[in-house]
Amino acid sequence: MIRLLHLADVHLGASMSSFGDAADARRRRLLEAFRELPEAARADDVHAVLVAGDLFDRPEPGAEEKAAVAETFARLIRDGRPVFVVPGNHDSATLHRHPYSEPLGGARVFLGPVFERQSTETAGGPLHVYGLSYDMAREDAPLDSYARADLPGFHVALLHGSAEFSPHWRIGRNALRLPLAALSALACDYVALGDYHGFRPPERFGGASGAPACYPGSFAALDLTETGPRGWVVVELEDGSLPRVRHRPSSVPPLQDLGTVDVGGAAHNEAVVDRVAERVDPGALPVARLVGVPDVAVDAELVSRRLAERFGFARIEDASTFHASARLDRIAEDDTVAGHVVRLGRRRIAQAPDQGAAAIAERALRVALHALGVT
Ligand SMILES: [Mn+2]
Repeated sequence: MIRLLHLADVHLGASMSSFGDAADARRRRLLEAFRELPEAARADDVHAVLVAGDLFDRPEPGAEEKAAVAETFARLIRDGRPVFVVPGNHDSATLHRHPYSEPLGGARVFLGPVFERQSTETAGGPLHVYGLSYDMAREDAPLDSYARADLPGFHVALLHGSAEFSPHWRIGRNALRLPLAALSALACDYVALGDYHGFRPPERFGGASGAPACYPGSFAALDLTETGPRGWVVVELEDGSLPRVRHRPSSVPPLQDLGTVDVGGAAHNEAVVDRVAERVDPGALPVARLVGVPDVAVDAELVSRRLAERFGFARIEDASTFHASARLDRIAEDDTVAGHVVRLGRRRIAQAPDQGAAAIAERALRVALHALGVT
């Protein structure tokens, strides 16, 4: 049995701009988490490490990122765990300058446009890795170049490309297309993929009759769409059985999608903060949409700021409906400016042709009430 640590789409140096003020810290956190790989590899006692592309976010990464990679790979290799790497599309070897022209700590990098084999002895048995660096200008059907060597041991393909899960699957023109049938036809023990940022275990590739393939997904959330656990996979291969894949989270704080959080009845913004906070898992960064009828005009920016102070980052969208609150029912009965504003605002919301218009009318009502001291 052989155990492999398979990662992809680390995107070292990514801007993380959607994390706003937290972007800088998160960029550093990503680099730190990457440096923890040798400990993780030791904890799971893996025999080798596979990196399936987009290790770097840019073809010309900073000196700090290159040094971190070289150091981390060197440590893994010193521990007896060889490292195999294919470039991705962000750090493609087809570009005039790319990070793989440097030694990177002794990792074995595949730079040719067709499959090459690199074999090694590991404590888990002989390992044969087949990799390529996709170059549409040089080779349009690179998968055809695969030939499984007649050697004992485990045969693993390492690829950065877009699997076609359906004929309507949308794939970029420059991406290496990977039809599922072609992946199955490779007849290897495991296909280590990179490119899609969502985790896709072998079951997603058709199970026992499909390809023994897997996307580990991104190493850490790079933008606010990448919610849920992010990290790498530990793969166990045994003769004649499907790969056993376990997902392992990296130490970069994940985004937790709370979906909708009902803030009905909340009397002030601190209460809204608490409603969200009580649902956040330890170490996670909340993403939430507020709904319900609070007794306060929710200040989403203030709520986000308070939550960010507590958790490091938060993204809060406000879809609550203050206009319908019992508090405004009472004001609406008054013959005052505020009463008139509530009646007018409610009428506009009720008559809004769509949700977008209703949201604008809700906001206008809150601004007007705020000006009148009703918050
Ligand atoms: Mn990527």
